[in-house]
Amino acid sequence: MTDTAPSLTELLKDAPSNWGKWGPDDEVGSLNYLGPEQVIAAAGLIRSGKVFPIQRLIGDPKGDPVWPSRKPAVRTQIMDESTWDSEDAPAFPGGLHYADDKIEAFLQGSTQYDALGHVWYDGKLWNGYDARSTVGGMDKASVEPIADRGVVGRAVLLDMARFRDKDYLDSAETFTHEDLVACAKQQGVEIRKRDILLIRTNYLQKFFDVGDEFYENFCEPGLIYSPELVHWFADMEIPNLVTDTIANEVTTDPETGVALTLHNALMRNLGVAFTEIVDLEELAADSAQDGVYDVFYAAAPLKVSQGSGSPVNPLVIK
Ligand code: UVW
Repeated sequence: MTDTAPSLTELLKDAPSNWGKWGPDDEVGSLNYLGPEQVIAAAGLIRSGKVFPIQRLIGDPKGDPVWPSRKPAVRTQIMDESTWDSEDAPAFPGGLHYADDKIEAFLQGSTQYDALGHVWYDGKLWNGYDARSTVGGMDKASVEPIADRGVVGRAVLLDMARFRDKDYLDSAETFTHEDLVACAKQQGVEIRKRDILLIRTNYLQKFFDVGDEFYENFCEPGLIYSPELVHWFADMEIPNLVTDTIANEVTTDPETGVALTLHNALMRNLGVAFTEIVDLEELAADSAQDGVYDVFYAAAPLKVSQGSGSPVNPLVIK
């Protein structure tokens, strides 16, 4: 945030809020918009049977793009065939050998669901929960209730990179909800109420092209805050925003100087679930071929006790 940037309190003082809409104990927010009716309707979108797992590879030998204060996951081999050469190796009847490994990873360090309580301002999380409930682990609005219900619905792929005729969007490039609607129109698909939005920028390709330079003056492209955009998300009852960037929005708003405004306006205030760092490349290439942009989407984040996020491998099925 720059010295002159307004506070989120000031900026969002008249912004819409869904706090209390699903009761005082709610921890899944706008995912409540996805009920049996939406699941059954989404199932009707399965036509060719093509399945697209949209998680990025954890521990990719080419590197993992992560938010600057985080580190990529480290996988460590604990047991392998060499273990069994040792004299102290356990012996199992029948001659069993096995491999074991572990990962040390930020829960937000790869393709992930954010818990609704992952960000806040003014000492209050989603639904008004006290931010002190995050101390030592999230007692409220953690990722657990999202994992407990899963996420299934109709999703619309919005290929902003193709729409702007680019390999990938530029650093700090922005777009609005009106651009999303125009992109959908060009793709021949309609964004409907309660749709999950899958937005492709292909920006993380830059990480693989330029290496560590990616983090210099770090500012991802993405949706930019405006009161109209927040009202559009509220009116459209968007349950889940899924993108192929690390932060789902332009990192620092070039107009206000505020960082991650939409995390707060959409996630904290409206309860929109955020899914980040997905890989939409195969899906987008396929959709450019077959012209199908409305798809069945299902995701089950891991049940991590008190987690502020969880790795996930969402499935898109056509
Ligand atoms: C932050 O909110 C800092 O990160 P993410 O983009 O993972 O939500």
